Amino acid sequence: MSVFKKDFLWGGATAANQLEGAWNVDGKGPSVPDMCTNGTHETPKRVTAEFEADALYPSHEAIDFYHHYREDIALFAEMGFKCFRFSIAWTRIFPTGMEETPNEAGLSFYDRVIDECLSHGIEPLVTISHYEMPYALVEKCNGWYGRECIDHFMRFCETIFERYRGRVRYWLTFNEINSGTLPHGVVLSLGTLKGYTGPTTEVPDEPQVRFQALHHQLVASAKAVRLAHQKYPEFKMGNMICFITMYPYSCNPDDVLKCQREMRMMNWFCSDVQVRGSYPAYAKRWFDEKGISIHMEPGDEALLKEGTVDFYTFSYYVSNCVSVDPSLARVEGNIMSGLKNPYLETSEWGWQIDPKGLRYTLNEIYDRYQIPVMVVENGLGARDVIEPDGSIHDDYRVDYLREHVRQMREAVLDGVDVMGYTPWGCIDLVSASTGEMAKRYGMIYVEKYDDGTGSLARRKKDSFEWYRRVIASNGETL
Ligand code: BGP
Repeated sequence: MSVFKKDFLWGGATAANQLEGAWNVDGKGPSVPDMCTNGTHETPKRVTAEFEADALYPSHEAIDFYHHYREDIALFAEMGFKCFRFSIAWTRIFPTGMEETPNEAGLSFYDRVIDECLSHGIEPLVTISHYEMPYALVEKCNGWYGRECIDHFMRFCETIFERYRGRVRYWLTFNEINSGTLPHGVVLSLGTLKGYTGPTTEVPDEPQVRFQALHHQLVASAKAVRLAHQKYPEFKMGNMICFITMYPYSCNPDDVLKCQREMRMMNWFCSDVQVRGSYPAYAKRWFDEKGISIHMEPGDEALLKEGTVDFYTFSYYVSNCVSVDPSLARVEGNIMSGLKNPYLETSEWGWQIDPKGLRYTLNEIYDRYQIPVMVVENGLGARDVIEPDGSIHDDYRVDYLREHVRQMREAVLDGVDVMGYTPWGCIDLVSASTGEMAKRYGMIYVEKYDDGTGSLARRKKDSFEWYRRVIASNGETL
């Protein structure tokens, strides 16, 4: 018998702007990623306030899921997916984010996607906002810094809740909401980049603006959860955190304290608000020391209390180390860099690989919150080679996933209530950090390349059959 629950949600995860393409089709408006050019590991993407004729914008076609969703969902079904995580592009439903009435063509696209999933017995897991602020809201009110975004977001939530009720049960409010605690979050999630053109790594950062914008997102998240609980009791509402597991580099108490401080603000702060319903005590000193003061409207605190989530979800790719010693070697990683751990290997993109860190992290999360936990992103970004016979032998990806599933299994045995696992980019898609296609995560290869060319044909990699067996055995055949 499997250690995983019998209704464990095995599946895969994607995001609209990295997957769909059709960026201006059927009335869709531009979002922040639609204004971003491609980049590489060495050269950052650029955000452009106006479109540049000779630049390549990877989200514009992406892998054209918009026109391939049937074939793609059929492939997910063939792997045995129980669950498919995707996001609804806000600008497909409200092209500027500010309209009073939704765009019917956008709504009906997601009708088709959801119905296609359900016809294969696949449970949709919808991220309401995955790294894609409507660009018109950037221009209007500097993204989430403008409090009016809460109302616009709520109109979006009301619309999609009502439309997809009875078909979608699982919702996540904001993807990796804690990215807003870092300067990186300005482009990724907060949209506080009004008028800026230039590398995504050099957008001016004002922590006061950033944390105020993040406060508005936290309020919006709580409001969406409260609405769902009041009106749609069958909905299960989750948060979503980018978890960067950190270890003290040494047993020097200064390393340990620094690590605790960074773990709190990076990994725990947002979920402490979203799960426990209030700003944690440690945040006050941190804000004071940085000269940040959050403006709260009357009622915000009550709202945060009333809008706590039903389950906790997170992405897990890497771990890193923290020390007070500035001479130690560094590594890159998801959204942030950190110190190199001598016990771990890194991927080609410099992300440290740490399966045991997943077990540790699942235990830490469950100890803290005691609500069901789901791993909604995990995976290895790597280059794949198509053999002359058309096959793709991605044993490195299988090794990565196998070790992580093994450690997730250990966490279940440790007593953690794990409800599902949706590895990232189950089908190759555009990289969020670099805009590349070469950094592939999928079990399904897509013939699309960094220069924007490619037939868009889909092919199964070896990991496809491996994952099919994992799901068929409910995680017992690894
Ligand atoms: C997460 C994002 C995803 C995804 C993933 C992999 O932070 O939620 O959107 O892209 O990381 O990152 P990348 O595409 O940069 O390799």
